[in-house]
Amino acid sequence: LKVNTIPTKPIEGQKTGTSGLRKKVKEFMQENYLGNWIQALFNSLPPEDYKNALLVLGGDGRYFNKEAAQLIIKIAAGNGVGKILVGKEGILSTPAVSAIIRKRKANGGFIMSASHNPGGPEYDWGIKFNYSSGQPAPESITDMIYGNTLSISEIKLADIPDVDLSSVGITKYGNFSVEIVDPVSDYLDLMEDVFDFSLIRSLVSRPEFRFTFDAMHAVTGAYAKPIFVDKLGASPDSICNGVPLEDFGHGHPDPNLTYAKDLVNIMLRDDGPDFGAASDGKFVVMTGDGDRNMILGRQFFVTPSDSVAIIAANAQEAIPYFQSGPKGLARSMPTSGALDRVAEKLNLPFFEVPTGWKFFGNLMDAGTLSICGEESFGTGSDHIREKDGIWAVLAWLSIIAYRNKNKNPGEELVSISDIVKEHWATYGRNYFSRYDYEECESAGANEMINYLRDLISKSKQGDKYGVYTLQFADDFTYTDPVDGSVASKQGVRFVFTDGSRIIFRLSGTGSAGATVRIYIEQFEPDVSKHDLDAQVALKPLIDLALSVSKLKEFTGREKPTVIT
Ligand code: VG1
Ligand code: CO
Repeated sequence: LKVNTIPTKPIEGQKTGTSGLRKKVKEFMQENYLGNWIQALFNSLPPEDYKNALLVLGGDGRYFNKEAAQLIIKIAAGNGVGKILVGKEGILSTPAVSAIIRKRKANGGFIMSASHNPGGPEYDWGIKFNYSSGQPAPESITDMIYGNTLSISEIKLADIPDVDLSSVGITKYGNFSVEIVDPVSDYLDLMEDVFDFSLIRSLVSRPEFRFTFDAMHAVTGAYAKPIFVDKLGASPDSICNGVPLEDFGHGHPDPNLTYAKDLVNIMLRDDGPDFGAASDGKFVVMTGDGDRNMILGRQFFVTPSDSVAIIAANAQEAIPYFQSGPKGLARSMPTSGALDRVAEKLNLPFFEVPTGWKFFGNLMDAGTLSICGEESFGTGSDHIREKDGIWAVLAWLSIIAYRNKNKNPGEELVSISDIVKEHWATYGRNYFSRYDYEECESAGANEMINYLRDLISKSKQGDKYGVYTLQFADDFTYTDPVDGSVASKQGVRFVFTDGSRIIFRLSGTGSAGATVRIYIEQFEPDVSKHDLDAQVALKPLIDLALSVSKLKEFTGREKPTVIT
């Protein structure tokens, strides 16, 4: 194999955020921009992790992925990688990459995605590296990559032709080979191991159960038909926006109440022809790379924080993978405490980690964590090391199917909203909302966070904030119980004596300016108060969060861009 050495110079700003390196695609298309990062990655790995090793490559189908795939293959070959498995047409969802790394015992893999960030020539591109158990590379590695991007001087590029990504099969180039794989089959096998497909089929095939899956023109379009239609018997027209497009059909591939608004509106219509059936409809939308999910019943939105708690509470009876019970539960810090209550009741180990999926992996590898989630529409388990949107949908279908398995044809089904309300009645309801202020000016946003850090350093237990009494205020620090690594400055939080919380963070996934996130939560044990709109129930706390942070003063923003 002939390898050319391409001279290059360091490029500023290639630091990984919450989840990989994300920038405007134009930035990535500059000469050597992607090449530098990929080479810096190989310069950071111990040789045994890539020399003659097996790696995986795929992405969410966004603009620039195909060109990027060719470059990554050549640099991998140039650095002595033995074999690379590539999803057909460059397609692999993030969860599928994680599943394939684990199943094929690969040393790692690349995910070409900027996830929920929009795609297309004017928008974003991103790259992420996952390690041998399928988990996102830890900060120790991503920091090293960043360090190496600052001193890089050459890129090793194998002199091989562009690889045909369009058909499954193996091509050899000397000691290096490329195998194009079906993006779905390994992942589908895993789902069939985790879930009882015949149980789910029994629900999906009921005429009174209306199922809709919205792939938002992103990667799960490639998975929806083989799984939901071919395997589970859903009707082909239950899949919307199922064709993956390079710009996601101009959409924002983020399943939440703002960016999936048209779809949410359909679900919220009480006379909607699609959902006029006796039972609850079901509607889910998936983010660009297939790791997020949103669960909606007819006229009913399930918050991601509730979703993970309900999955955890029902997993043992409804999902074969958990038949001996989950080993432990975990959530990211800003995610509501609904899951904590389930862990307490089931007497399970429980962990609170910083935002970002990479913090769950060690706990899973250590065998102390099975089910976890984030408020940002991420839910998953230790079947892989990424959040998994289709898994979450199958988990919900399993729970609904289990609850309805003895119903006669035509009988009214237990609905999503029934299941959630029952859960609240047992555990209490954690009202939760998140306000995002996207693309603020960085200076103002940073000043606001500094101001809040200063405020917490002066605050003490018992301080009054309106009707709320402070329990504590801090900037969240996490010490990984497995390897002892410490992540600090992970979010400023004010926790009050009644359990209410307001939390402030800056996003680590944006590609322009700074995005401020405010998370608001309040626990309500009283069943008679469970039917309020979250915005109404949380109004006093939201107002408090805005005044405590002086958000308007610092950012000039009157209103959030996204409310979930
Ligand atoms: C956001 C979410 C976080 C999630 C991350 C990656 O990060 O808040 O919970 O893990 O995106 O998700 P941030 O730093 O912008 O708040 V994905 O689906 O974009 O890989
Ligand atoms: Co994602």
